[in-house]
Amino acid sequence: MGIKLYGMPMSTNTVRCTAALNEKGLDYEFAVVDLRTGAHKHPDFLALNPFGQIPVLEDGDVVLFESRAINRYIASKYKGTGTDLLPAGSAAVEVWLEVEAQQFAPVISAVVFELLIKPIIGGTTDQAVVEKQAAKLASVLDVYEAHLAKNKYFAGDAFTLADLNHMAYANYLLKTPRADLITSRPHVKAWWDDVSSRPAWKKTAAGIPI
Ligand SMILES: N[C@@H](CCC(=O)N[C@@H](CS)C(=O)NCC(=O)O)C(=O)O
Repeated sequence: MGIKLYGMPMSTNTVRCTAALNEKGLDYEFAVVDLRTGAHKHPDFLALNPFGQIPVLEDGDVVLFESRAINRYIASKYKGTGTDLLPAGSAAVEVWLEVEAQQFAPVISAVVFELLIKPIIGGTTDQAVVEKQAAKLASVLDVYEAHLAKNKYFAGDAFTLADLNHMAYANYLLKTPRADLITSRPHVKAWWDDVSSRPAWKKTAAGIPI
């Protein structure tokens, strides 16, 4: 049995994992779990993830949920395949993986949800939420701008999981009227131009419907 990823092509948490699988050059089967039909709350899916959320990764007998844990698993289990996303002993990778999860994702996800996802699912953007969360995101990106002025990638000279885990949300923010949060910061923009030109990301992006 090979690798199977359960998710939706437009889900950021799913895209985080397809980006890792593609960066590793791994073959995998993609199983659509349609949130619009409630497939994620079906007993068959809850048996894979009792929290009823996508993505889920199956690799033989291994079943995992939580996109960042899935990506660590992919990076470790397939260390010798494709790009080494978790260089041994890199404390900087650990720091920036945590920054992505704790500082970046909570605020960028709120901005992306209001400006991009809500209109698609029939809701109305709440501009007050956008302004509040965009201000918080600007503070995080100011730190990124200073860091990336001195480092080509988050953890130094090499592209790692710390970069890759940021990409799904950065990609969506750039499709919103607040793309300026990235494009107005030259080093953050240069980082994006670099990481998004990777062949594996181009393959990933081609599979995202929005
Ligand atoms: N922390 C989880 C979050 C997963 C998550 O929120 N997935 C969304 C889709 S992007 C989902 O399944 N939403 C449906 C729900 O929560 O009921 C991860 O990183 O995998």
